[in-house]
Amino acid sequence: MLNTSITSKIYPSVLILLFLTSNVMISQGNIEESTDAISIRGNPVITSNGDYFDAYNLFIIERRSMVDYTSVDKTLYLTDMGGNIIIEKDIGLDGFMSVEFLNSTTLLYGNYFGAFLWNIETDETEQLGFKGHHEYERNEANDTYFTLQPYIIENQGTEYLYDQIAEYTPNGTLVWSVNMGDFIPFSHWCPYEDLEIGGVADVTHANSISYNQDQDVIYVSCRNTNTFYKIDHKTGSLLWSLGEHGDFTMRNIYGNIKDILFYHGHALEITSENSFIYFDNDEHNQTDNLNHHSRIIEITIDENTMTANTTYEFSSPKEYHTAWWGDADLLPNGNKLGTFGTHGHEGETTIGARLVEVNSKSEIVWEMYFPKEGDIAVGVYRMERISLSPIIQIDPLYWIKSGEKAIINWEAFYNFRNKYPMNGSYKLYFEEELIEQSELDFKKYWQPTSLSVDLGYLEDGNYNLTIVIKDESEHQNIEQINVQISENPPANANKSRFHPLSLVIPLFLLSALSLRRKKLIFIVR
Ligand SMILES: [Ca+2]
Ligand SMILES: [Ca+2]
Ligand SMILES: [Ca+2]
Repeated sequence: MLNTSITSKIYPSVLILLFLTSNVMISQGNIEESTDAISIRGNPVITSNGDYFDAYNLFIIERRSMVDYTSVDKTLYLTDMGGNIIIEKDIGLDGFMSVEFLNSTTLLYGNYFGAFLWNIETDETEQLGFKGHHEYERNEANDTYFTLQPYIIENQGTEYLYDQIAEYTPNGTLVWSVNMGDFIPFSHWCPYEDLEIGGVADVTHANSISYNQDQDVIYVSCRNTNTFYKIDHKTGSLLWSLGEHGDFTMRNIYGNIKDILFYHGHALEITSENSFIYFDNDEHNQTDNLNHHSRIIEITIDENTMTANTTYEFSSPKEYHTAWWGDADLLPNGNKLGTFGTHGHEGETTIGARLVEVNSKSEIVWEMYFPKEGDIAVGVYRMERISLSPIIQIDPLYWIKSGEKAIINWEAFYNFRNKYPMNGSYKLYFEEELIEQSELDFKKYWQPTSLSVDLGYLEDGNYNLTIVIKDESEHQNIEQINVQISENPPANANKSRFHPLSLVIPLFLLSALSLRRKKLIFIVR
């Protein structure tokens, strides 16, 4: 048995308030409008080489005193890539550190006393009737929410802390639950013996839930067992597990078989029916716990052969090491977001949270990092990249060879990484004439929805095709395509380009945006 390292560990306040039962009121949020130039709390520095996925960033920052580890404030932000504030909301010291969009207007966030829906256009907040820890996850099919709740199992005088997965209606009726202790024995507890507040053995430490409504299955990440679990929502039974205590033959990015693929991971997320993106904290590494490299990893599974291959990794330098918290996201262009979000890192005392976008070559193409200010450091638990209207992918200069049929292919993506299909619509104008209009269902997980239009046979020359696309609340994006019919299209014609930025920003945001220009340190590297 390895030595316990709990005495040297500073826990985030994630579970401290778990067992409190009092209720609090959250004041209604306001989209502040000010004529003063203001900046994100924590004064981040942004670096970029310009080759990033240009949209908006959603996250909550916590400023924390590093003298007594108390929270100073927690603030929800939506910013552009330069850090200009679109939305700012103080969520209070009891706030959870995660927030996500459920549709184009509604944010889901929470605190230790409940979950909240906030409509950013009407500024109305609704408190839901349940509470949990780490995760609130919507089940759109049932109009319910999953969350996590702790419970204790006593065995021979020792208490073991486990998690229950609980599903609630919006008003707080429990409709389904599974106890993770039913299939995770005490022996799966991390050999570093993670403890929770009060010294109780923290066996599971579940920290994320992902629900796939087509398969009706739930994936739960458990930090302290170095394993994630696929659970049948119909029966509540365990279908398989993947990780240290899993059922899969696992390979690292080099194709080598590994007994353990990740250590104390966070924010497991589905990217397709057989792949996941995961934040591997690389904490309590059982082969080398002195050489930490937190990673963004993609795992692709084959449930027939029960193999799990690492199909992408971004392995960070040790000054990004994130012992707890963390998030990894897949963007439509294949880039990945990494939230190396702790208030400090190994061997690093001057920088707190580091939010990065990396490309397929594992190069950092954009980073927002928060230098410490005196004793105050900034932490970020998760982040999201979003657009404010649907995203179009097409080359705006579209070449067709003379004499060939002008078939224009394009792809649509929902505003953000939707976990269930979202409805929208589009219109196509050719030479200013409406030629096609239709509803569409955006594919989930930010996978492309492929569309094409047949313009027939055209004479050589220049033509204008306009795509107007709308989400379920009529937020629209417009793209003008120059269709070139030519004898000699260039060799590299029709390269896909992304157009994620909303051309028509909702009015309420526009007023906030125009008033909020912050000083910006933008370094090209
Ligand atoms: Ca969630
Ligand atoms: Ca994620
Ligand atoms: Ca995320």
